[in-house]
Parts: sequence; structure tokens; C-alpha cells
Amino acid sequence: MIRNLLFYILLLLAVSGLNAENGHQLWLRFNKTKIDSQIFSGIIGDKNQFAVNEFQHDWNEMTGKYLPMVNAQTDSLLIIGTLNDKNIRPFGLKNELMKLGEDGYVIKTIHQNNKIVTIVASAGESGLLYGVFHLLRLIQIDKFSYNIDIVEKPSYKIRVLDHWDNLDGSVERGYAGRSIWKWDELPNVISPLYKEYARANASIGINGTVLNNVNASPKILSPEYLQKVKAIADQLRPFHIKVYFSINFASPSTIGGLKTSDPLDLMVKKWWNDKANEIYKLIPDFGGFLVKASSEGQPGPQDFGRTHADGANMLADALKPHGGIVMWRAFVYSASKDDRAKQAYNEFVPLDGQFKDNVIIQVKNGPIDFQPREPFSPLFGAMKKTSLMPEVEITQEYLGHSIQLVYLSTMWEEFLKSDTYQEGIGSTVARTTDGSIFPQKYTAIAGVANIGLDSNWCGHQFAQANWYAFGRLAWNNKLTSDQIADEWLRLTFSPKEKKAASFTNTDWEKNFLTPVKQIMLESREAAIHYSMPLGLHHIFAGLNNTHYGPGPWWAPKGVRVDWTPPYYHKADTFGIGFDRTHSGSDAVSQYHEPLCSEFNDVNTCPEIYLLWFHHLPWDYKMKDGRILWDELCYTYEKGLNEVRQFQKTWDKVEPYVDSQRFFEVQSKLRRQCRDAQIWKDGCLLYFQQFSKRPIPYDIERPVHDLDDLMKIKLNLKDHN
Ligand code: BDP
Repeated sequence: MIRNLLFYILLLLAVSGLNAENGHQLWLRFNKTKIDSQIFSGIIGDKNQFAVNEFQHDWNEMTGKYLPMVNAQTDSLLIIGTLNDKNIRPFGLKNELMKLGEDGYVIKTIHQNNKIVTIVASAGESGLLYGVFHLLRLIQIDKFSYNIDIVEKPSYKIRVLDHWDNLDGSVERGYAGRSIWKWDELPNVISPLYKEYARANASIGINGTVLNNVNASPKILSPEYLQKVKAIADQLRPFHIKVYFSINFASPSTIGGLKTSDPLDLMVKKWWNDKANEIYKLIPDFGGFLVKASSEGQPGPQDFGRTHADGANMLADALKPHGGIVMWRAFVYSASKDDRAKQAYNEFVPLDGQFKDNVIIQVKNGPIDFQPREPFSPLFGAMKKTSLMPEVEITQEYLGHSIQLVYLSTMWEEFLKSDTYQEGIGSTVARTTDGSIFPQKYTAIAGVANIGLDSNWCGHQFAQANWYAFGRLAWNNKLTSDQIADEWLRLTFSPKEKKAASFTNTDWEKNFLTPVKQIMLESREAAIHYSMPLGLHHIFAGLNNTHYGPGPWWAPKGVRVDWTPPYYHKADTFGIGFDRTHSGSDAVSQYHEPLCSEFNDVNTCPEIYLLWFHHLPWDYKMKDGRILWDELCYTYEKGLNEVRQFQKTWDKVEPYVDSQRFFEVQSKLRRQCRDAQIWKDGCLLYFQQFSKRPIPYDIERPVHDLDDLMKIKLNLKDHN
């Protein structure tokens, strides 16, 4: 009996050992990357320096030993230090490093008297850590050489993850399990995850964390919770990550005992000033507040007849003496008759120039709400005397949760490179926000985190790539999605890890890297094809407000119209699409020329935005000669086929991936295919009621009935 038990325990251990590759190490898989330990023979650096220790730790994982600390030159020496370090000073880098700022760094190899010296140097401690991670990355992916000359400076000064985590442990729009912040246990119990999280972020240059949901509980400002925040801040600080939190604008009255939260009230101002003092006493490097106010039912200055500027400036004044900032969100819209896409611009542009210099307006990439594809928000470049920061959504609220493989870097790249024309050709969103065009005291970018307690952090192995890509683009907004995917795949599925004897690096690149990278690069476009092609947007099922499956039909009586899909697609017997031209809602006028005319004219409007800006007849002739209805059908079909192709491609890479991650991704792709079919069938059968045209006969017939689909509630629980 006992023997049997032992046998089963051993078997279980063996099996779990074989399958233990859960992806928890993210892209930091040093212990799995065996490298040539001859690259360096010794290191000069301060033993107490955090970056030096990080290097030694990871080097040890890769080679099995620490690099010997030496005093004098050896054959291939590594020197790590800041500009004031006596070992760095002789290289005469001071001016260069000063220009790169605290976070910037250089990595150079210098050939001196037959010796090779590699240096990692920076003006600040943070830059040194980023430089070390960059060097490690190069070593990990075999891109290190003795002819290296790297100079890096981040595109944005502030690079934050916004956690939509609630204080009860749930995560709004989170698909990777519960919150990693264990509020109940804090400050007494410190989860080891906090440090792991901080290290992962530092490795890609993220330097800020907003701990809680923008729909904020006032409780975060209570003395009890401030102690918890302090405990987290203490864990993140060594990794140069500042803590921020979202505040509830009504806090002075809800927890402060005041009669009002009017931003112009003297008692209210005093309350916030006192609160800021209390916070900074505990957390001297506290980053500041993120504020969702007068938006989707959240309290705000408009409750008291005040403007966004009044509200933001009052908080900015409280934080200013401590060096803190206010990230004030422009995600505002009401149930008014006006087109939702126009409202943020209309509210904020008139306030340009009225905000204090430590306020940054946080603007979502598109004018509606993180849809699979939107044109950029016209606010970018339009507020010339106010700092703006882009907000993108890493968590896949509208792009398949953690069920679907959708690589978002291509979406952000498209957005950052969009030309606003506001200050002439080349006024891209990136350049209007990173200080290249407007003199901004602070530059920043935010991504809504996709992190939770799931063992792989993000719910889907490939969702890790979105966290990675956000960090890399925040660091360098000129990187391409191809470069980022390449880097991430090499780090995360290193060829060194599996069956090393049975395939060469070239095999791996040909049979794994190339096809899988292609899946990643095509995945967002495929998701658009099978869900909301040609400029369609927000046609999700309203059921439980999940934003997962299709629901172009969803419009129950009594629900605000701008929360129902027909408001957005406007399908009728004439045609489909939202008329935002001069003769419609005139949203086009919010774009600078030549975009305004280009979007307004159906002949020049890019087809990817066609139904975003135009309501067109079903038989409208597309550029390829098809009528609009047919084009819609072919595009949905194309999207479904693309996912099927992803499935086939993934199945072929099995020899190159550990079994756990292989099967996890495989089963999620299977589900993605089923759901893409539901999107295709649901949307085509529904829109067909208006178009009254056949689905072109060379297209695969729908396999579902519309009636069934209208009742279906995709069982998200299975995969979340
Ligand atoms: C929407 C989400 C909602 C958020 C809101 C926001 O559905 O959960 O609270 O954005 O950004 O996309 O404030």
C-alpha cells in the first residue's frame, strides 16, 4: 500500500518535472541559456552596486560561476560603472553620458594594448541596470560581439504599467488570474512575486507602476493602505520603479469627512495637500496620481461645475513640492447626442494651456476605446501647450482576452507612427508625445497591464510578448514589431533549451523562429479580419459586458444607445458604417489636413477605416472591384482561415518547444479557431438580414445558426 503510494508520488513528481515549463520565468531564462563563459574573463565594478550584482547573478546562471572580480586589466574585461566611478572616468565619456540622462547608457568594446575591454556606463544607477540587462540580452541571443558600440536613451521619461487591480484582489479586464498585490497580507507579508515583477519590468525599462484600478476606491488613501503601498514601493525601489496610484476624486468627502470635494474649496485643497505630505513622508519617491474623473460615472470636478483643468491643477499643486505628477485621463464621454468619438477632443482642446506643468493628459490610442483598430485620437498633436501621454491596453479586453494569440506590437507601432500632420509632415503621434516636437517637462507612456497570479503571469504564453513589447516601445518608440518579436522569441523559446543535439541554430531559425514570428506579426490583422474588419468597431456581445464574442445585434431596451453595437455599425437596408464625414457627425474635422479631407472623401479614405468614417451602400465598389457586402464576407472568411493556418503552423513547431508550452498554445489556438468561426458566422448572418445578398458561393458556408449564436454565452470561465 505504502509502496504504491510512494510509486504514485514519484510518478507525479516525474511527470510534473517533465512538464514544469510553465513560462513563469518570462524572457529572463538565464538558467536555461548556457553560453560561452570565455566572453569575459573578469569584471571590474562595485560589489555593492545593484546592477553589478544583477549581472553576476545572471552570469552565474548562464555559466555556472560568477565572473572573477579583478583590479587590473585582463584579456577580456567587463567594466560596469556610473560616470563618477574611477574605472569609468578614464574613458572620457562624461559629456556623452550626461546627455543621455539618468536612464541612458552606453555599452562599448574598446581594444586597448591587445586587450579587449567592454564597458557598461551611465550617468545614473537606473541607466546602469538597464545597460546590464541590455548586455545580458545580447549575450543570451548570441548577438554580443567585441565590436559593440551602443548608445541608448529612452523615448519617454516615464514608462508605466497601469494595473486595473482592485483592492479586493480582483482585476478589471484582467484575464490572468487575481491581482499580484496581496492587499490583505500587506504590509506584513511580502510576496516574492513583487521582486520578480520588478526585475522583469526593469529588464525592459519600465520605471513606474500604478497599483490600482482607475475606477478607484478611496480606501487606497487611508493610513492603513498607505502602509501597504509603502511596503510595495520598498520592494520595487531597488529596480528603479516608482509607485503611483489611482485616486478617487471624491475622497475628501467620502473618507476625509469634508462636506464637498470641490477642487476650488480651500478645505479640499488643504486636505489634498495634507494627504500628499502624509504620502511622501512614507514614500519619498512616490510618483503621483492617476485620475479618472467625470468619466463613466466616476466623480470629478464637473460634479461641482468645475473643469478638468481645475481638478487636475488642484492635485498638481499638492504634489508639486514633492516632485510628483498627475496623470489625468481624457477618457470622457457622455450619453449625449454627439458622436462619442468626438467628445474627448471637444472637452479637452479648449483647455489647452490651462494645465500646470506637472499634469500630463493620458489619452487612449483611439478616440473610442482600445478597439482592435481605430484611427489615432485627434487629441494627439492638437493640444500644443499641454503634455499628452499615450495610453495603450496591454490586457486584451477587446482582442480575445488571454484565450487568443494576438501580438499587439503591430497595433502600437501603427499608432505611434501615425502622422498627425499637426506640425507639418512627420508629426507622428510618437514625436508629438516624446518631446521631439513640443517642449514638455515630462514625457510619459502607459500600458494597461495584463498581469495576474497565473503561473505564466499573463494567462497566455504569447501575451507575455505584449508586456515585453510595451516595455520595449516605451523605451524606444522607433523599434519595429518585427525586431521586438524576434528578440522576444529568441529569449523566450531559446534554441539552446531543447533537444540541443537534434537541431542546429539555422534549423531553429528556419523552422521555429520564422514561422512563429510570422504568426505573431499577422495575428492582430487576422483578429481584425474575423471580428471587426474595414473600420467596424465595438460590436461585441453585451452579455455580462465581457467584450469577448460577437453581438452586433445586442440592443436591449433601456440600455444607453452608445453602449450598444448598432450605435457603431448602423447597419440598415441601405448599407453599413458610421458617417463621420462633414455631412455626418463631422468627426473628420478634428483631424488636421490633409487627413481631414482624406478621411472625409470615400475615395481617399483608407479602406481599413472605411466604415469608421462612412456609411456606405452594400453594393459600394471596393478598390479590388468587389462590392462592399462581398468584401465583408471574404474578409471574415480570410480571418478565420488565417487562424486555421496559425494552428497548422504551430503544430509543426512541436519539436522545438517544451511540451507544456506547446500544448497550452495549441489548445488555445483551437479555441481561437472555434471563436473566429462564431465571429464570422454571427456577423455575416446578422448583417445579411440587412444586405439581403447571398454569401459568395466560393466561401465556406456558416456552420452555426444565427438564433443559436444570439443566445450563446461564450463560456469564458473555461480559459480564464
Ligand atoms: C473600458 C473598460 C472599462 C474601463 C474603462 C476605462 O471596459 O472597464 O474602466 O475602459 O478605461 O475599456 O476607464
